[in-house]
Amino acid sequence: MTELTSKFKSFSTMFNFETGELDPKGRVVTRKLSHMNKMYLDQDAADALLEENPLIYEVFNVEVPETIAHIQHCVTILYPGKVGDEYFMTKGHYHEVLDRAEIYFCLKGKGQLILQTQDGEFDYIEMIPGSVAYVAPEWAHRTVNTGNEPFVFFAAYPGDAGHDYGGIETEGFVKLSIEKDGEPTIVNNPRYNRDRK
Ligand code: PAN
Ligand code: ZN
Repeated sequence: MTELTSKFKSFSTMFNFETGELDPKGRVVTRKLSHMNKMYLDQDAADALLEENPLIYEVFNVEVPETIAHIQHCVTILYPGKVGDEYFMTKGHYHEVLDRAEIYFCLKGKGQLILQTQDGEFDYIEMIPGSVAYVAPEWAHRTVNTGNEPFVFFAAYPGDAGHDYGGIETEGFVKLSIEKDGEPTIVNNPRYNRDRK
């Protein structure tokens, strides 16, 4: 009889419903406006805000190996605010291994999950506490905080997925989420050029 033993141990991390943080915090990614140079449409508004350089979001990543056997998981706190009319958002990415899916579970606040394919197909999902969103394989994803408090969500995805920020850093998504007449509104992104791909 063979005895199977795993070299990995199971463990848990504690989510703090007050602060939105994980304990232990794990690998923390901190993105301020200066880390998102030229990613917002209104460059004059971005330049004006740069002196203050607000914290846009933080990610608390539980550290597990980046292999298909494992499941990466993390919590993102996306703060409320706008650059011009455009809501604070995450950079957004495709997975480096393009066909790796992901699950987002909204814990606090509200926002939108913005999705697109490399062909320029677009979709979005409204997120409120309790929303469990499935990001299908091959879809780029970004979140936007459309509320007045931190938008906090848990994410889980295959360990080897990786992140490809590539073209999104320079031309963004096919559509943008902005505030118009006090309401979140999806508009075309004039900087997006699908022929460039
Ligand atoms: C999320 C994101 C996180 C930050 O964990 O990485 O919300 O967004 P950016 O990575 O686009 O800056 C995820 O989708 N992981 O795959
Ligand atoms: Zn992802």
